[in-house]
Amino acid sequence: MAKLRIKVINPNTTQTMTDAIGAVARAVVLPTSEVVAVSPSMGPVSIEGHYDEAMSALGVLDEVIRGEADGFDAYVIACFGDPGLLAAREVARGPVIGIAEAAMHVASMISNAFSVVTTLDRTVAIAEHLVEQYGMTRFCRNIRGTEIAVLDLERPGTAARRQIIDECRRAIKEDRAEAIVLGCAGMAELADEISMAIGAPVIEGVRAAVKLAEGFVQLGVSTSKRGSLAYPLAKPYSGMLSAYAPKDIPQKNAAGR
Ligand code: 2AL
Repeated sequence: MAKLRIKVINPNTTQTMTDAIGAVARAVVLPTSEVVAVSPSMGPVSIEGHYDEAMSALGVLDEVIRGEADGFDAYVIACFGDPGLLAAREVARGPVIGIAEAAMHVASMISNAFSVVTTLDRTVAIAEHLVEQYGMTRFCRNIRGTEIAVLDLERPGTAARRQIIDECRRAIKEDRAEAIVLGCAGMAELADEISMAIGAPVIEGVRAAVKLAEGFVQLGVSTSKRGSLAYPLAKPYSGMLSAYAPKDIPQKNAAGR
């Protein structure tokens, strides 16, 4: 039987982070699933604000469009801002899962309240918007910035990992959080260590999203093509984006699904 194929897109272009995300994802899927982890060919080296995020969305969409041509069954957007998520659903047939939405939903189902521990303080607003968008206000006690730059999570010998563990511990005590959501894909490898250290569940979005994507495909559920997530309307795009103009072929093939 053909393997279930999941494309995990790290929206930033740091290949070492993409490799780490791929390893974490591969460790949780079934032997009958295949994970391909990629970075877009264009975009920021890390995503730490609204501008980075908007720019990275183009690379994400490019990878989903290519993925459709390559026959992937599902996609994971592996950045905690879930850049381009809804647009990616418009161009995909199968499920597209963002790591923030996956982690928050899972945390809300195994605890009464969670706190998010993330990177730079300026990214807290992005997570706040997502908490509201996903209807998670009732579950989210706090979003804690650590002033740690995304690429510092990768650098050996920095205090970044220790600081994250300490912040998670404070979240459990001071916020009365019952679970922690890690607010960056660059923290993916840390989940087990932190969970052991703080004695509470630590939900890391890459694994949560990959398992949800795999499960959705197994359930036979894919992105609804009725209404707002239908394929984009065919029309000309101008300038640098002319190559991304939606064509009308997928809509004809959509068959209402
Ligand atoms: C992220 C993330 O997950 N990847 C990245 O480059 N930036 N999120 C964050 N809050 O810093």
